[in-house]
Amino acid sequence: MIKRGVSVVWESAGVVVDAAMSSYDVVMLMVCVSLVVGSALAGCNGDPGDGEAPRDLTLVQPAAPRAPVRLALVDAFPALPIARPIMMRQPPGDRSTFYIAEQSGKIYRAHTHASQAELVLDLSQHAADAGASEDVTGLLGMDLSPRWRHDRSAYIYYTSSSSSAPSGIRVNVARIALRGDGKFEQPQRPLVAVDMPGAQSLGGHTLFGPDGQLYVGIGDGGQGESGAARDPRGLLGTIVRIDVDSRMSEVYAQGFRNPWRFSFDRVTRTLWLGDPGVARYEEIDRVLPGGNYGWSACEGAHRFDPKNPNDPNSGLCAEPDVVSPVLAYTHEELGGGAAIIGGFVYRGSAIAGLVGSYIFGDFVHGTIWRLVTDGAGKVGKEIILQTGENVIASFSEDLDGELYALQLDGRILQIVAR
Ligand SMILES: [Ca+2]
Repeated sequence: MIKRGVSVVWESAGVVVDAAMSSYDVVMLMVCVSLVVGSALAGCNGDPGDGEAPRDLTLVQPAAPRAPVRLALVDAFPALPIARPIMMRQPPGDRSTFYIAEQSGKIYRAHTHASQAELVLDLSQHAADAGASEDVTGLLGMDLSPRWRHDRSAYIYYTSSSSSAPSGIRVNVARIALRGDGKFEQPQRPLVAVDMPGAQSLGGHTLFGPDGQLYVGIGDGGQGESGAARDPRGLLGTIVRIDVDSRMSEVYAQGFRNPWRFSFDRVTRTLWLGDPGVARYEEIDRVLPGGNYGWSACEGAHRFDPKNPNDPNSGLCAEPDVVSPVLAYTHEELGGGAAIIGGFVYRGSAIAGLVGSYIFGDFVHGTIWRLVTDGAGKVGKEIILQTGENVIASFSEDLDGELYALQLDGRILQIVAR
């Protein structure tokens, strides 16, 4: 199913950059030990959950007629001194425990209603020296092993400095194990290490899918000017899927600018993603294996020209084989500037009217929407909540499927019925 017949093996961190490999192309795109080009590798091919293909690839929406929802945001950890939370996960089987990752490079463990959190990782030495752009560097993503009972480990996405990267920034994905003292070890051998051409759209998501494999969202590191996301050999602007046991990997889908946040619907297994644009459009994609999502030839459903990114007459995307977004919204309609934050299909039980809706937000404007369809099947969006500007960094889901907005002002806000 993977259109691009490229599989990559990342063996060891220690070898990510060979000084002799000064070729920008080589080092920028694949800082890895060995590169296997050709067939898909055993254990790495197929749909999410081979034999467990998505049961429903249609747009999932609430049962008609759509129930009205009245929602509020409630601070889930009002007493916790958390700064810039960017991800929160619960270990499988433990409903009272949360791991909270801060962009600064710290991970805390906290319990429900806790007023204190235990610092279980501090890689701020690694993550803080990443370079120019404090807004997008640091610890950016975290997921916990789905086999937590036997494998107490987290998979993190973080930036580090790199003298070989044009931007000075490298993005890394590494497994860190929980030690006997209850704290995580420092990252040792990254599974992925990629030097970034620019200091923005660095990606930053690690997420285990229902197939038990790790999905990683790598940004294109720029504003589309390099066309790097269109390079069929490259890793920029892709979702990479990794078998963490064999450490074998493949490009699962491509043509993204910044696959910062995506999630699997836990009922349909559909993979939903929010891809922020540069100039005019933000988009939501339903990601299929092997799909090309168009960046940087297209932004939203329209053509994109990095030399004239704001062209109002760009016309519709006409690239062959590009998967159109489920929904694109314009910066203009929000009054300028926008950055979509992909969310979740709500599968909790506390808000009946929200079940089955895809929830997403916008960083710049602080708006939270759900996808809706009209009687003719046309997809739109409906505002369900409004929060502050420039604060929503991410959404997270607890074991029960309840949703939280993680804000850079330090608050972790649960979406609740009002
Ligand atoms: Ca696209």
